Amino acid sequence: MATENSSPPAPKPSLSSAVKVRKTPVKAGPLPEVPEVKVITPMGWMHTARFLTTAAELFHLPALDVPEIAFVGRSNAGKSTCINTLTQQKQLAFASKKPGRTQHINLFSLGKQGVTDAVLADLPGYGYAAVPKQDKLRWQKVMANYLVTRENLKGIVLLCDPRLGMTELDEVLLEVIRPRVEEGLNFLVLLTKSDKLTRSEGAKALSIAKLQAGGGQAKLFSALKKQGVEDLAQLMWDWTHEAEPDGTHD
Ligand SMILES: Nc1nc2c(ncn2[C@@H]2O[C@H](COP(=O)(O)OP(=O)(O)OP(=O)(O)O)[C@@H](O)[C@H]2O)c(=O)[nH]1
Ligand SMILES: [Mg+2]
Repeated sequence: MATENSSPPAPKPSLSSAVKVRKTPVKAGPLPEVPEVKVITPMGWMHTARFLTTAAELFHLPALDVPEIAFVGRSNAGKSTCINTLTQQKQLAFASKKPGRTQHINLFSLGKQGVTDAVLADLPGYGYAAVPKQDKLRWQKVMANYLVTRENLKGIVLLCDPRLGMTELDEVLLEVIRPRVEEGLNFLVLLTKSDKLTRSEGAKALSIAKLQAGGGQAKLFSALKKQGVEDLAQLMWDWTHEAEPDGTHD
């Protein structure tokens, strides 16, 4: 008598029974081309910087529709050196021991050739004692106009030597840009030459700058020690590639 144990064994599941076998033979041929995906890092992006134009007057500046970031601050604060460090190019912007080296608004394009996606603006410094008063006032007006009216301006980096702290002219600049910062313009106080500070002096300067920055941020930076460089490159990328509220990029 047949028992349960003596019934014939169930067939083992095989691959061919689990998978639908394709009847039509696959034609052998070249594999489809997969487009190469190049990942660009913020530092790589910064390295694409090249000179765009220079202007002594606001009306000489070209109207641009790509986001622009302005580097401002007192003379000798380290603006041009910061741009050279960020872009990993020795002499893109003119840096010098002699204050007052930058006397025009210099624009640098970022992004691969032909696909500029942002612009950096190196501005002349203010507060250099040897500059005649008339020239100082003229320049302050040009800069204030630039900061208030430049339509594609996406962010301002105010460079400040923490050993000197915020000067009176820095405070004036803060007042000028405050309404735009309140409306959402990106703003960073960058404490330069941090290699000159001890760790605790740096921390103290940073906490003061954070308060002074209002709605903005504050960071330490040293071109000499390369402190804060990648962090700044990332921030510049974020500012210029922010999604618009409707989810699109500008
Ligand atoms: N120790 C140190 N020195 C720096 C640093 N950054 C800039 N400097 C020096 O500061 C001086 C002024 O630098 P610049 O970059 O020309 O300053 P700037 O703000 O562009 O000056 P203007 O064009 O006059 O407005 C130069 O002697 C630089 O070598 C830094 O991170 N550490
Ligand atoms: Mg300069």
